[in-house]
Amino acid sequence: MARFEEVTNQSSLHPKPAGLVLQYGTAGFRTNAKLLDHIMYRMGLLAALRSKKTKATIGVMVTASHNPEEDNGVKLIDPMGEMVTPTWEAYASQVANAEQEDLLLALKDIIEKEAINMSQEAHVFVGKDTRSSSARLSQAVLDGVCALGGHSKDYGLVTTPQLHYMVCCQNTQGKYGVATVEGYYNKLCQAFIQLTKNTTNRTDDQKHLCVDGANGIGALKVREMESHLKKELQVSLFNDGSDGKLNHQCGADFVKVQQKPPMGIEINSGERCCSFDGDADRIVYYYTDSEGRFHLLDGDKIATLISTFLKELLTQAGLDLKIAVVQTAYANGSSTHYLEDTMKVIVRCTKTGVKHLHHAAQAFDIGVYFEANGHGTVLFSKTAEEKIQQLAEDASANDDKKRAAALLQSTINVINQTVGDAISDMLLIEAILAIKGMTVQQWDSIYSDLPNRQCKVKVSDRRVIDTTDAERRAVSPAGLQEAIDNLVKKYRKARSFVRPSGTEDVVRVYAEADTQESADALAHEVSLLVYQLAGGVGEEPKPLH
Ligand code: 16G
Ligand code: MG
Repeated sequence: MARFEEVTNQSSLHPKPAGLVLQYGTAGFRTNAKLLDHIMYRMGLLAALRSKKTKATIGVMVTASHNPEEDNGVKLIDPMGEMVTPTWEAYASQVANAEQEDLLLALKDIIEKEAINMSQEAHVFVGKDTRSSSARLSQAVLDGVCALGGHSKDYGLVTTPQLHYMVCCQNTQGKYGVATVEGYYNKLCQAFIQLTKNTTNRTDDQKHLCVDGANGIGALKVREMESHLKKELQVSLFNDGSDGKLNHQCGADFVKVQQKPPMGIEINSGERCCSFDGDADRIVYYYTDSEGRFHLLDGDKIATLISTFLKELLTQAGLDLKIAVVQTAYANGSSTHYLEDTMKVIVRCTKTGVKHLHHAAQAFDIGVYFEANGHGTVLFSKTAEEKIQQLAEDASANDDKKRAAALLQSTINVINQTVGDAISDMLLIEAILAIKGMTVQQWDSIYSDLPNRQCKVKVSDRRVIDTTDAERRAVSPAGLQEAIDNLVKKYRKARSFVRPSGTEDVVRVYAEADTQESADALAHEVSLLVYQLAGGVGEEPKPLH
């Protein structure tokens, strides 16, 4: 067929280095940008096939999130704006790793297995982050779509969650919103203004927020959005990309892992600040107190704030909807404790990776999911949205109930339900703080985090570590878990687990305990165990102090 000739011709312009093998990881392909041209072209092809299969628009986002500027990557987006389904992740790896002469075979294999009707039209939305390699790599994606005769729309520079949003808007025929960046700002900002409109006496201080844009796409987009906020939120933007380097000593990942403020930001004590990551799908908050101590409000604190707010509104509205919080093993023990024992909400734990949390959250009327690293959102079931709407329109409901229903409606509108979204989460958090008249310090004091430490250990093959119970226990190598259990017993309020990373060639170690010294010591001892029992390479892990 002529189409396949075109695929082959074009593919010679995007050749695969022989022998190179890359896997579609937790969040797509991610590696040095120099190795990705053929991957991008092939993901354009695959997205066109996925579109033909689903008879819907598919998204392709060119980004490597919080990785250094030299890296790049690509994520595929399914019709409802969610991450691509696991079967197709496996196809992505097959197509990516087929040697040049086997590419057609790999594609035909998928076409056959999935019974794809090749005369079906294909539609693909493409977006990119601000990396210097992103322009040429997103062109390679467009070439791939075009080679299979697909139609593409290039959104250019957008955040990852914006592209997820566009795909969802497109495939719901506009029910979710208008599939333009302008439409996105309008929907979110109007909802924000609705939420904050009856808050009394908000001072300029309360309306002010410092944002660290990680020198990436989020910074550009916050600036673009500003005028829509009508001064109801006044942002001081730092690390806006004008001179600093992307993700270098800044951004959500840096702040969370280093537990310190980013470079390039001036903060006065007590001032509310937040950091986005490089593609603006993560957010963490922080402030420094009068003694100069740094306080981090991570995904767990965000989940607690949001779920408390929603639960209170449901009570006021008299709506009987089941709300749950979904976390991972990285969630601070104090947060889980607080949510279960004080807040009395259902808590679920899943494996690391947004798709697992997203999936688990879909089982509830309202599913709040957040990874401790700051990636998260809220999902409302169809039933939940309908009940809220009915109440808002119910002439016989009393004013309190109506007010709660209206707030719930605006909350739904300010949230990007397709995926975690730093901009949308920021607006929701700012609105909640405004409505509750709460300072960042008051929010922080809802519960106290247990001191914790994360480390990584290099081993010759991280696959020797296999886990169960949402990654909280290791089943192999033999003896590792028992040894961890024995160490944990030595400390108070302690917990520790190990898991192979899905994005780096390392084993990750997490430990928490009643003091920082204990958490550090435990993390070190467990790292040594991993090194000894799981084939450590290089130098033995050193104590942290
Ligand atoms: C990716 C995931 C993130 C996860 C992280 C874990 C998405 C969109 N992103 O960044 O959710 O926390 O990987 O990395 O799924 P690790 O496996 O190296 O610890
Ligand atoms: Mg990201």
